[in-house]
Amino acid sequence: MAQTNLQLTTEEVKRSFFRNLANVQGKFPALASTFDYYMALSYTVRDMLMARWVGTASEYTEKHSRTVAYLSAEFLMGPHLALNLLNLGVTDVVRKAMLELGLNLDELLLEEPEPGLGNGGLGRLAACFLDSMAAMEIPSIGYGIRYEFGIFEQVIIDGWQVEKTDKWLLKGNPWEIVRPEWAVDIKFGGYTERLEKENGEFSVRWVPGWQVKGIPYDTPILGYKNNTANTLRLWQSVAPESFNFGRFNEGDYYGAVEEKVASENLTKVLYPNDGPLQGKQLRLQQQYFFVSCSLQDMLRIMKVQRVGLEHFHEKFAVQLNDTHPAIAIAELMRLLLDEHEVPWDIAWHVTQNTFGYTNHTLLPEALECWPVDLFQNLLPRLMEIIYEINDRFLERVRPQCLYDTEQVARLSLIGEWGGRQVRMANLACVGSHAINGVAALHTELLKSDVLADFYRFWPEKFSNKTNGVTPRRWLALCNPRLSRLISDAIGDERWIGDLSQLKRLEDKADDSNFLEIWHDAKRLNKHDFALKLYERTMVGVDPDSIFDVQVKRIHEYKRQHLNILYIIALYQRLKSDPHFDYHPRTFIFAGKAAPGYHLAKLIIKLINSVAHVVNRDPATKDFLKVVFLPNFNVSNGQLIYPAADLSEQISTAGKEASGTGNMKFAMNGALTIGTLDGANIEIREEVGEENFFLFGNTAEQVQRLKDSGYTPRDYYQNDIILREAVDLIRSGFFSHGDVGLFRDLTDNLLFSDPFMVFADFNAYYACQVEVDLAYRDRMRWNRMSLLNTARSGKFSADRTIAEYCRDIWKVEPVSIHMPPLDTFKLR
Ligand code: 26Q
Repeated sequence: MAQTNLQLTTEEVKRSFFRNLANVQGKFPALASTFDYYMALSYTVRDMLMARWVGTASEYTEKHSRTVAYLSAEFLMGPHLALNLLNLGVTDVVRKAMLELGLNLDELLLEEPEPGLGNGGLGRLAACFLDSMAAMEIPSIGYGIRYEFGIFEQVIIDGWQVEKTDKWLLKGNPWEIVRPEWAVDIKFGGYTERLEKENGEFSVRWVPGWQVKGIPYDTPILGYKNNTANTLRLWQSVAPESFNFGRFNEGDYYGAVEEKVASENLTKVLYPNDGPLQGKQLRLQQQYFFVSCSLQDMLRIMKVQRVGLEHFHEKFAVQLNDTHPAIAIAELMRLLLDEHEVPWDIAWHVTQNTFGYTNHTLLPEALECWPVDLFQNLLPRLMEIIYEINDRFLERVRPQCLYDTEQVARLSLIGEWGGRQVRMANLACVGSHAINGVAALHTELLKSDVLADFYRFWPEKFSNKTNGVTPRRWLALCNPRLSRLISDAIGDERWIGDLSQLKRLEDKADDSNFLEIWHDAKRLNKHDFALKLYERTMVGVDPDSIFDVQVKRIHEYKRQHLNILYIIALYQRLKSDPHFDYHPRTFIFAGKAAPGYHLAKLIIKLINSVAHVVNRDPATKDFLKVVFLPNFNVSNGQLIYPAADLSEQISTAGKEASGTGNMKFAMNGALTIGTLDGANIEIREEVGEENFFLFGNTAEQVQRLKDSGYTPRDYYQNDIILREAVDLIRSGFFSHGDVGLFRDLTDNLLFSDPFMVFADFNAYYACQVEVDLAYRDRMRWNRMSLLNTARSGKFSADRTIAEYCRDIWKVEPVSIHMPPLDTFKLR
């Protein structure tokens, strides 16, 4: 459906802008700050999209459309204003209107605080999926948590990461609408009791120890140049009554307020770990809170549309973004059994047919488990239901396992290892009709390893859905220069809605004039980025050097330390051999470490310490620069990907489920140096092995090395380049003589090296030599770069969403027709 045209004039934009400045911000122009202008413009854009939003809701309701509910503890949306302008197709007219007012649109865009309600890949994937579902007119709603404080802001002090609170809501949020009329109550604690009904059957009543209220805040999610505006619905917790009058009247003012404070703590802050460090009570409270709010909301919608609850799975396809919302399986059972008197077998049929489960991890230690005691105390009724699900499941499974008790124990929803635990991945597998991994290798490893017991039972439940990223934000919006070039080269902009169209760029692969223009676009992006880097780090870099970039969360398995060891080796080579012929390189790092992850924080310190030394060394500073850009987030990503020449995707094979940054780089014409891990494998298949720098042990080889007793010391002893690099760190060269500073890191590598940094070092070094050679053949490099973009179409999230719709959700697009608002009938 083509979008209802917004034939706006700059005059109309300006009028609306001034009206909002006065009516919403309550400011006259002379008193207004740049932030006020940003707000006025945001409300102006909001006014443009409201009719679509209301029209979309109306049409879905009228048509009883089958709807995807995407449940995720994280949505890493990034700034809204620029994307909404793009989706509405009004960027140019708005830019012009602002210019006529003497305002620069790009400066206003910088005023938007980023909604950082996620840690990394998983949260960003949820945001890309919402974008693609709206672009493809799929009825959908994202459900999550409205954290008051999102992912911390990272500042670097003396080379160390320091965390600052992210106060994204402080100055108001123009993109959300609160819906207090749809608030729901959530129970915690207490006990359950059995009541005999008139017909002799039993029902269960959960008498809670305490309750909180969940209030929904809605944010519109626009489709690209269509009339669709879907919803992201985030829940905030508040106290059930704003005041405890009993206590207040007794004079216990603080006691009265305490309850309110406790309730509101629930959605205060996002957990900044991207793996469960320990089972924290508040985290389980958050998970249950948003899941129960969301399911109750879906039941309310069912009621509005007068659909019987036995049809729940026909109305909603609910996707679980990892196990964080997996408690939804027990909660839907509870709501159907206890609150709507649906019999067990029907409730279970509905539940199993409702849920799909996406797994995002291969690290066994990252699978979520909750101590039974904690679970029992917080959610007594859900614990009972989980026991019942487990009993019925194990009963069915036991004969099929030929009474192999070990296999039965592995399948159980309750683990007995190191204290009794509720295993959320097992619950998710049992309660869903579909289970998927996020890249081909990942799904194979799930089937053969992490979830092998479930695969043996239900092979038909498993499928692969290789991740994708939205080409709107990650190409059209963040890289206007390349986007214009692409559209000019292939003659139209259809690629923005159908990324496979990029294939048509291949016609230009041998056109040396075009390749020069391609190079210029990248060169200018690098130039722009170099200015930002200088502003933020005071390190000047040369846009003609190779921009070699590793940006992602800091993790041992992602191996930023492999990269830094190579940099140290390169530095030593440059020092010892003044005639060493090497194209200058700028190594750029960015990424946050979990606040409690000691080694990750030490890796950041090491990067900054190496940078401090090499950037100042007159013998190398023209050939080698190292920069750590603080506070990696969506906005910074939008600056970095378009400016990258080389994308570092160097995780230990078999550890990175997919990766999605790898896709953003390739789309923007960076070449990848990478292992055969996650989606790297599929990127290499698509772009061609001659256009990808491959190195390192395969997942199989890694496993075999482990099994045969891996000894990192041997590599250290046999590889002089590696040894000298490690020894330079140990000597205190990067730490003002302090030989202890990096010892935890170097000892970890020398005596354990769980992610096989040493085993891959030599191959990585050799591969970087290949990169250098390739870059110095300018035409060859530009051709490879162009082919990476041209062949990245598979990695559009639109392709991924189409596969989920076809194989898991069975949903169809619904076009929005937008009758004029004044033709709606009142009830
Ligand atoms: C769990 C329990 C308690 C506290 C925190 C968590 C938690 C939070 C976030 C556990 C995991 C995460 C995030 C995981 C994540 O981002 N995984 C990444 O998902 C991407 C999208 O599929 C993949 O591309 C990456 O490979 C994968 O690492």
